[in-house]
Amino acid sequence: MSTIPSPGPTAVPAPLSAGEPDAATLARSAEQTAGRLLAPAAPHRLTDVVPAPQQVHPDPTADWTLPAEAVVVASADPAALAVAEQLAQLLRPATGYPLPVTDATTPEPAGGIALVLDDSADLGAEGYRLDIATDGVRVTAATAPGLFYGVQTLRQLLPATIESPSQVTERWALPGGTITDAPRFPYRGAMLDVARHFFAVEDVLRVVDHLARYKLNHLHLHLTDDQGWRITVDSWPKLTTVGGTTEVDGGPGGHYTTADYQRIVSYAAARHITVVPEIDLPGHTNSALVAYPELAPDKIAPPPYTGTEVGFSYVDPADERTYDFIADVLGEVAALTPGPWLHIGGDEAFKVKGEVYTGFVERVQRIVADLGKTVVGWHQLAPAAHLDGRVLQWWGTNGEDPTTADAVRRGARLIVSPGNHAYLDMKYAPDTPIGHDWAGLIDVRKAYDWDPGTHVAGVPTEAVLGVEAPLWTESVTSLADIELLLLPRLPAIAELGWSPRASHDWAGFRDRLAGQGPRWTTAGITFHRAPEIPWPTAPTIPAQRNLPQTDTATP
Ligand code: TNX
Repeated sequence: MSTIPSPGPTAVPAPLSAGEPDAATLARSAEQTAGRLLAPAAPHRLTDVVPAPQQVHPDPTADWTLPAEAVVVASADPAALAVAEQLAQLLRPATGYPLPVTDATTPEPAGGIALVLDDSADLGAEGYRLDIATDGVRVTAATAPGLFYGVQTLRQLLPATIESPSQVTERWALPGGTITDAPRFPYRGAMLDVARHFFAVEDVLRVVDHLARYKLNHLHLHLTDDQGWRITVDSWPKLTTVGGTTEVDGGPGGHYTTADYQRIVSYAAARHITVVPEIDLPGHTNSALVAYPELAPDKIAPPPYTGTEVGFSYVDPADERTYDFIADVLGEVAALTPGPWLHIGGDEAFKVKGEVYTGFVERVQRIVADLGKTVVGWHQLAPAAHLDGRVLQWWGTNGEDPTTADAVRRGARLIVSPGNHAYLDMKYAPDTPIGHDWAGLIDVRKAYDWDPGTHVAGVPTEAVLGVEAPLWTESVTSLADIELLLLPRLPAIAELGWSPRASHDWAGFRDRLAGQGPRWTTAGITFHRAPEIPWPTAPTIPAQRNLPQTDTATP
């Protein structure tokens, strides 16, 4: 192992000249246009990573190429070995190399890749150090999530052909040097609305893969809404057998069984992603009222709803039975959810006003706390009394919100999801075939050019837990639709959640993001070819068929 450079001043990615691919990219794309897959002229640069790492120290004398006989060696710890196996599974299809995984008390790269768990490394709960030297690669972290994020960085530094599901002839070169990295915010998330349209478990797992690539660590599932109830609750079975059979525009709907939900939770957990389940209350509940009219204020079942209006339905806040229902539902969902959070919605309950609304929220907050979970809710919860640890998810479009700022002064923390920057259901441009525009159009720059740490007036950065990109699905009906709206904006939000503010730079981000395009193409992932991004023109390899749905078959 060569000497690791002593940490100097923070080195942030140098902006490239706007819109112009560098010489290496041009050389690569010329080769590819000629239809030949030759070795790249040079490895990627150490700065070609999204989200931008905290510190980058390139060492051009230490470029390294993965040899066919490389071994992945990890600390003798089950979580470290699991990351090592994930790395090998990422690299095996395209390289065709066996990449056996072994363990060692003191792992050394020895011409391969070492994943080292080191408690004494001053890298924090999610940080890592990546050293690429002439004798191999070493990822060091204090935790398995840190190792996992180091692996995601390593993946992006290999040629884009590493994403190929079948073997490719390539020189698997990596740029020499050291990256030392850790996130700016502890909560980095995306939300998928599976209520307006239902999505199969496989689709959700594929979304998890996209989150993992960009070091996001929370998947918020919007599980219930007027148009459908999507998670089995054993004590109230008609929620899914009746309430789960509808969706927007009259499709068949669907729901997750307990086993389905557990599969999503464990697949996410294996990628260090925590599922945040949302049961939206007291509004957005028409599907529950169809199944159980006793919860309705007039005790009459409303017709099933497949439109896209909001704010008309609510469970009866004056009936004790409503709170039994909520305790049962939240109890069952909490028992299936290892993460600390329960999201209770709270948005757009237009017909439950004033003290009736705050009284309802305060009771539900206590139910959540009694279950040992932490309350998350949309920022409409703000006027209700504070409860320890409470988190508000702010989705406004104007950063002036004194009620939310006041709730923060009383102790609430904030997840920031501005409708006009982070709502991935907004169209990119007027001609985007799906999506909304009530919060405006959100092109990639609009998604990138804001600061979660200072966005809401009167809310200090220390009160910001993090950032989340919600995807509402009124107009989204397929995995391809999901990917079209997620990519390339999800990496923009991921960078706001992960990267130091000092690295914020649109021109540099735009060029680094462009490098992701060939990776998505190679992996068979749909994305929007946003015109403001200088995508390389040539495809990396010919279109692939029969692509696997998800990165790996595990767990
Ligand atoms: C507002 S944002 C909603 C959702 C809609 C979304 C459409 C929020 C908490 N509520 O019910 O799906 O707008 O963009």
